[in-house]
Amino acid sequence: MINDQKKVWSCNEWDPLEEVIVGVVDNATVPVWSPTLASTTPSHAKWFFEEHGGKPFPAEMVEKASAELDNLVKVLEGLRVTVKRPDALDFTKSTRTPWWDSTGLYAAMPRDVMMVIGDSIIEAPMAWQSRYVEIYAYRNLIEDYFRDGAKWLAAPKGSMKDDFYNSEYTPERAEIDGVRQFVISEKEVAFDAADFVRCGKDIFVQKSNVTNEMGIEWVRRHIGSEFNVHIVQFDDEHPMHIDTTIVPLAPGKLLINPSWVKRSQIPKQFDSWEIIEATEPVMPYDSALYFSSDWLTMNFLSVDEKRILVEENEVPLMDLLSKHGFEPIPIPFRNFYPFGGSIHCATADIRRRGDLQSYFG
Ligand code: DAV
Repeated sequence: MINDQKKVWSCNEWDPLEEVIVGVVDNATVPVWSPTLASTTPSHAKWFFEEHGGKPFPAEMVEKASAELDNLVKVLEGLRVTVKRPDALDFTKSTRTPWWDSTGLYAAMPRDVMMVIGDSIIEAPMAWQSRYVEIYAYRNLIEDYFRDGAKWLAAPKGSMKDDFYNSEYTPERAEIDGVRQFVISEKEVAFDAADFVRCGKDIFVQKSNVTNEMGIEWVRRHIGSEFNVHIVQFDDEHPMHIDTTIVPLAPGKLLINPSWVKRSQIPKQFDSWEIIEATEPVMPYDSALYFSSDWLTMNFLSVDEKRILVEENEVPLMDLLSKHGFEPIPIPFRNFYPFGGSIHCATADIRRRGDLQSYFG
């Protein structure tokens, strides 16, 4: 079997997980408020960025989230998954380019900055100035994977100059005459890896406030002709990352966010799949969700086709998954939510056992 010899190999979201990167929140720094942040963060969270922008996240938040990440590592290792952690750069330090300078963010969300497709590691160029150097937190790991035989592609990083951003954009004008607007332009290549979802030879991606068509086209041309890249669009008016919108659970089973996904918007590839509507989030939206919607409910990690690591408070979702034959494993992760993601965001697949296949007819 080809993939048994490969150190880096992953083609979908559900094959048996053998190696994964788990993020760290050490040195996490709150970004300074900007139009790019306004495009995706809830308006109730602006105070947090105004108060803490450019400074480290409050120590208590970091401590609690860090303990949950460490516990996730233990749980994964107990399931015999190899876990690697990135380096915590000093994200309070400014990145200075000829055009702007910005403090950093964190190395908490490996899902955003890189993805494994087959035996290739793909580095995302990102779209926020605060995330310009984030990939360097993962470079020691990536260099090791490269030495071990992985392919390694880094997408061209844009200048992220002011004119890359759409100055007309406001969250209130996220749709004009039925056409979705985004805070980034098509001027240079931009994407976050978390806007892509892998289903073997078919990869689904949304345009978002961090991913543009040029970025999608870059991925399409570089991953090779055996893959089909499909652009999808749903009703999330402030899209950033697809992993709270559609989540393939196993061949033939797709979980959707019922408030953003209309049946007619589901790509035709899934016509013969069972569509499962996620339960409403249990966490109130006005609580400490500074970067995301409350649909982090769906942002879980599959260990294999049955077992799924789910935040322990998301009981209705776990009941739903159990009803459909899955085995949810509850873990505490609520204190990580304020950093903008849940278990899926906090991880990046490095190796899943299984072949590259087509799951659609
Ligand atoms: O639902 O606001 C959050 C996903 C973060 N990676 C949302 C998207």
